[in-house]
This record gives sequence, structure tokens and C-alpha cells, in this order.
Amino acid sequence: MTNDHSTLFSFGLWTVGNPGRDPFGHAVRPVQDPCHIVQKLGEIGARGVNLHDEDLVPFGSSAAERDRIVADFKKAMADSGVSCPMATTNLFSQPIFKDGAFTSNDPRVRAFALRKTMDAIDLGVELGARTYVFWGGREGTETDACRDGRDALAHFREAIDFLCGYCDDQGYDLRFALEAKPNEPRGDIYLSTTGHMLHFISTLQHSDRVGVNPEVAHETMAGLNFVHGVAQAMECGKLFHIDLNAQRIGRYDQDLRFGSEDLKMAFLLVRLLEGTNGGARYEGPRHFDAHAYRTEDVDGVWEFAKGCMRTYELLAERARAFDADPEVKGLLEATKKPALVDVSGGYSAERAAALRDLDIDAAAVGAEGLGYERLDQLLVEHLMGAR
Ligand code: GCO
Ligand code: MN
Ligand code: MN
Repeated sequence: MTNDHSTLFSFGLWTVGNPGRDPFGHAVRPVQDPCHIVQKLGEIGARGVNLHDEDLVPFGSSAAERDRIVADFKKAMADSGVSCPMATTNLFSQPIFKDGAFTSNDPRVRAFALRKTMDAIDLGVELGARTYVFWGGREGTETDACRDGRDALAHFREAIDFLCGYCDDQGYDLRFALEAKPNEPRGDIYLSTTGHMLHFISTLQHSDRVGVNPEVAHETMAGLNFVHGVAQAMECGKLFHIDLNAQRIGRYDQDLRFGSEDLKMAFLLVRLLEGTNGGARYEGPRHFDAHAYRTEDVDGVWEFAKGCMRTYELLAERARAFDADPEVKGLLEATKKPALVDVSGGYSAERAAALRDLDIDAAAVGAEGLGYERLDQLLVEHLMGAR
């Protein structure tokens, strides 16, 4: 069982670089230098590093400092064979963004956010990024008395349209991936799920440049089925990126090691992404947006990172075995019967008449067992390595 090399595993500088600070406690690990992180990622076989502008270039750096930092980082990337597939903007840490960035009521904040993002896009492109993520961490409210939600969406749309125009103007080959989250750090965040994002994208001027970056933890926090959200994004060609981690329903944003909670969901997710059930494979980076337990030292961080990749590969192998199992195939065969009247081409009076002519014994169909108990048991046995 080895990586087939078409899988690009990536980690954010902010993930393996997370020093374990939380709202209740200080850092428990030293801050690691970005160049060192890249070198370590190369050593453990992760071929991608992602970053926010400020993960690499501290806020307020001079142009000369920025250029020196970026040159050193590019050298570290080249030396380690690690690329930068995705970049993003930190639009949440600075106090100016306390009430949002693109959706702020304050035109000074919106202008500042656009300018910061244009600079961060330039940085990402300079590092070779092909995907640019927008996570609206502060784009939300505690009190909805402060803003009409329609104005927030209009401002968010304006910003994304403007930034698409910026990329066109610069000739950047860069796709945007919008990342939904229901809450945290705001009480409520606009465009809270992947489904909300998908509709919003359909209202954009340059919608073909824009897709989604769903995250396991975010849909799970809302109690939703993450695999369904990802399937919907894939089905409309909008899965541009993915944030993998683990999360328990009803908790704060945990960002746990991939596969460390809800292994069955993780299995079904990997099966979907790998296309072992016959669907198209997701070809983008497998990005782990997670961090090590706060109990860990720096060695534990690298164990965490290796664990994310190892679990993904094991699940991919388990998914391949599941879909190759003759008994599974037999049970799934029954779910793939051809339509009695093909309505995929849309409505026609003939098809409507043909549907009316069908002789369907509803009681008999309703009484048939579907065998999903056996199917799910087989899934569990494959997952446990028992088959
Ligand atoms: C979170 C988010 C972030 C974003 C990151 C990239 O819950 O904090 O998942 O980690 O993914 O800012 O946009
Ligand atoms: Mn998250
Ligand atoms: Mn994320």
C-alpha cells in the first residue's frame, strides 16, 4: 500500500505550525520557522504547503522584508520538493476585521480587505498557487440588528467579482474556492454551508472561476452529512479544493487529525474522492486543515501529520477492497437498474404517457428488502480489516 503519486497531500503552515494556543491557554509548543516546516513536510512525504499571507510575511512588513522572506521560502520549497498549491488571505486576525472584511459596514474596512487580498493573491501566484481560498471567518454577526443580510451578501459578491476581475487583468491562472463555516469565530457566519456557497457562486459574474473548499469539521459542526455536501460539489464540477480533518457533532471547531473521529464517514468520503465506486476521481490536493492535540510537543505534531496521510491512504485501500468485493458488487448491482422510462432528456408528452402506462405494483415494491443491512455490515468489516 503506497501513495500512487497522483495524490498530493498538503498542510497549511498554520496547521503543523499551530503552537497549541486556545481561548483558554497559552502556546504549548514553540513557533516553527516556515522554511523549517517546509523541509519537514518534504521529509514526511507531503508535497504541498499552503499559507495565509501572514503565516509567511508578518503583518506590516516592509516591501524589502517581504521580498527577503519570500525568496528564502521559495528556496526552501525548491530544496524540499514541496509546492504551494493553495494560498489564502488572513482576513480575521487584525482588529480592523472584528466585524468582517468584505461584508463590513465600513467602506474603509472593505477597501482594506480588497487591497490586502490583492497583495496576498500576488504572493500566492508568485509561490505557484493554482487555487485561492476564501474563508469568511469574520464575515458574520453576533447581532443581526447591525446589518441587513442582503447587504452583506451584495458586498461579498462585489468583492469576489472584483477580485476575479483582478486575476483576469493580471493574467493569473488561479481558481477561487469558497469555504463555508456555520460559526466560530463569529456567532453566525454568512453562507454557512457548502450548499449556501454553491448557490451564491451561481450568482457571480465570473462564476466559472469560482468553486468550493468544503471542510469536514465545518459541515459536521452543523450536524450535516459532509459526504453529501462534497458529492453535490463534485456533481456540479465545483469541488476545487478540500479541507480534511475530523470533528464531533455539537462541539467547538476541533480540527482533529483526519480519521480520528467518525471513521465511517471518513471511509465514505475517501471512497467518493478516490472514485472507487466508479465515479470520477477528485484530482485536486488532499489538504489537511487540522492540528495536533494540545498535549503534543513538536515531535507529536509530525506524528499527527504522518497520521493524517497514513489514514487517508489506508482508507483509500479499504475503499478499493470494498468496491472490489464480489458480494458488495452484487448488492450494488441491484441499485443500478436502468430507468423504465428515460426522463433524463427532460419532459415530453410521450414520456409522460409512457410513465402512465407502466404497470408498477407499489405494494410489492414497497415490501421488497433492499439488503442495506448486509451492505453496511460489509462496509464495517472492510473498515475493520476483517475482509
Ligand atoms: C478555520 C478555517 C481556516 C481556513 C483557512 C484557510 O476554521 O479556521 O478552516 O483554517 O481553512 O483560513 O482559508
Ligand atoms: Mn476550520
Ligand atoms: Mn479550513
